[in-house]
Amino acid sequence: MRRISYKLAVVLTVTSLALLSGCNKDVDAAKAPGDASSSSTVGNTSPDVQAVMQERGLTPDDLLAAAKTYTPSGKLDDHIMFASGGHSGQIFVIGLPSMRMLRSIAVFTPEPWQGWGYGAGNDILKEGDVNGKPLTWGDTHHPNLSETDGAYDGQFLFVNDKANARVAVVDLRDFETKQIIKNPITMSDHGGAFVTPNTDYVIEGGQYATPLGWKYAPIEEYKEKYRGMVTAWKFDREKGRLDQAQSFALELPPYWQDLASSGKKVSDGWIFMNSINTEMATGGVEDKKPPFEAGVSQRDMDYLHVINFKKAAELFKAGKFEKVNNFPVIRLQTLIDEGVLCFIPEPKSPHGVDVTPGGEYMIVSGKLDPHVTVFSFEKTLKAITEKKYTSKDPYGVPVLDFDACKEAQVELGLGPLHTQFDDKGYAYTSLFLEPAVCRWSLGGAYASKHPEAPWTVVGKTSVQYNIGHLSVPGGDTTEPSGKYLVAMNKWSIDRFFQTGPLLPQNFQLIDINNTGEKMPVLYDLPIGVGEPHYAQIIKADKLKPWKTYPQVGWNPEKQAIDPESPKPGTERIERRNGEVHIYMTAVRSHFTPEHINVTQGEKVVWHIVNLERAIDATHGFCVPAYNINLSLEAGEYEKFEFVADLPGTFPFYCTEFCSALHLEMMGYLHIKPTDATAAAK
Ligand code: RUQ
Ligand code: CUA
Repeated sequence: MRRISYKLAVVLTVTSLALLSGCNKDVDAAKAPGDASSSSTVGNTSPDVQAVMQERGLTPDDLLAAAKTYTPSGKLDDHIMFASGGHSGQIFVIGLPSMRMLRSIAVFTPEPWQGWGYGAGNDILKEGDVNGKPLTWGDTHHPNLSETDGAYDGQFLFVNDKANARVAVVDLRDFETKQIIKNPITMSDHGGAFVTPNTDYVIEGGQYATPLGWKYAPIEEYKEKYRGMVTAWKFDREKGRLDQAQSFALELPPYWQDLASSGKKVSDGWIFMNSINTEMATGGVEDKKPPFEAGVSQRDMDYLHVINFKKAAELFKAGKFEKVNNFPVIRLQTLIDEGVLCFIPEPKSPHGVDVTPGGEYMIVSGKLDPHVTVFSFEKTLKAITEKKYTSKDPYGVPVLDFDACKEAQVELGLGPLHTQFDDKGYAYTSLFLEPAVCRWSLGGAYASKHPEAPWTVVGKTSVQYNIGHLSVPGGDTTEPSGKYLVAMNKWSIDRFFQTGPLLPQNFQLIDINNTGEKMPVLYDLPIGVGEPHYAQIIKADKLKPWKTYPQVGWNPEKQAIDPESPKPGTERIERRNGEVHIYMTAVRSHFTPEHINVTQGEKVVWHIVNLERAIDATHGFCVPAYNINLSLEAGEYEKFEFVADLPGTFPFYCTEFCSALHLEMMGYLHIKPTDATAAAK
């Protein structure tokens, strides 16, 4: 009831304010449908609302935007966005339309508040080490939700680490990272992690070419020894893990492969991947050679990689690969001989390649070309069958005729990057240099869905500032919806309080729940914890997260009951095989046991379980000086180890304010020095 009257107040106020300001255009825009007489509503406007508007300098449009996004306490968001956290190494979970940040998911970077890397999660972080070199950060770029039949199924989330060429798996039952896998052949990735339409594979495309297998070769041997790659990670949905034993890679020329997309529906079984630096420039400003930025941008055309992935998977099964660093790699020559790989020329320094919901078109944006180029999958397939090749690249890869594959080119504006789709036959492309979001109309089967002529610009909305990716709910799937769009802006300049020279990124929520030219900005969300790239948005009701762990003694790493978990009543300290095992329980508001006595030099193995069954009854657990902090959600079991090499008296305590007697939820770890003279006098 309160909500209805609030909305009414908004409509009335919008109308009356517009009248007061004498702006007739706004009156028409703001008029509720069926508003017979605007003047009769003026007297009904809430004076409170008017006063606030005046005091804060709000316009009727502002009020309308507020009404579309304001989410009263207790009301839930209808969409959930998973955004990469860039060089924070994490993933951010954000509710729409409120644009409230709900939590971060620790992935590649230890994060104490969720107990990631400070006693728990360490084994998973360790999986991502490079030859034993520990990594404590990542550069997350492209989160991808698992799909069934090309639509998000809400079960898993994958993300790549561009800096170190790694892929992580997050289980969306508990929103926790379950696996980090290091790419065995490259040090740099970008075009990942993209799923195939049923999540059989997670695709990790490369970026900066290197000698494969983490090897050294001088830059002078770039053309001979450096290579690009794409890796196909087999996903075992049952286990919730990437299965390295069933995964493989393709060797590619040393171009810098960029973003990739899986085909879907009619193009299912194919992978499309951009590349830059088909010049094979090797930089060297220090030797008066052209810098990378110039060398990489000389050619008018680069190559869209068209990969018959179904056939590649068959070659792998048939054993037609060699092992590099113990990982199966299908050689470039095999790909050429078997007709798995060909190129289409694509203008100019391309970045995004995005496949339409039905899989019919691949949309390519050239950063230095004002157009997007629309390639038809059908035409491409025909050109391949009819061998419409114009040339070969220096490695012998056939290059298809550009015009034979092209469906359309649409001039959008400056610096097009990424494209998403909606359910109304529109595409949305980010324009980095303008900066703006551009809505344009698709042709073909999509033409009947919108009133505009096919392949034309419909409208543009300026964004603040320097947009990279954009995201529409389901916007890269077979089932896009079209309610919202989030512009992921790199610069925020004047949008927020100046937090010193380092400013947050700016996510802008844009209303696309309409047709035509206008797409108003509704809300700005500063992201002060990393530089996000891509995001995916899913309907909230497609997610089925756990409220607590299913049973007490749950090991989140195994997603099963852990037989090692202490049971209530069996708490104890046990010495065996030269180790001290502590079996501890936590429940409001005490740990059992409360005193732990060990001797300096003993190896401590600490088992701790949260016995709670109530939602949100999380306990923390920290040990000073030993760099331990856990977050134990209801039912969760964790185990950590350390050598008690520093003697002393260490008060451990619960780091979550869990109850009125939370401060009392503590105990002492007494580490008796081996040298008695070290004890306090
Ligand atoms: S790519 S905007 Cu990974 Cu465009 Cu960052
Ligand atoms: Cu448990 Cu505070």
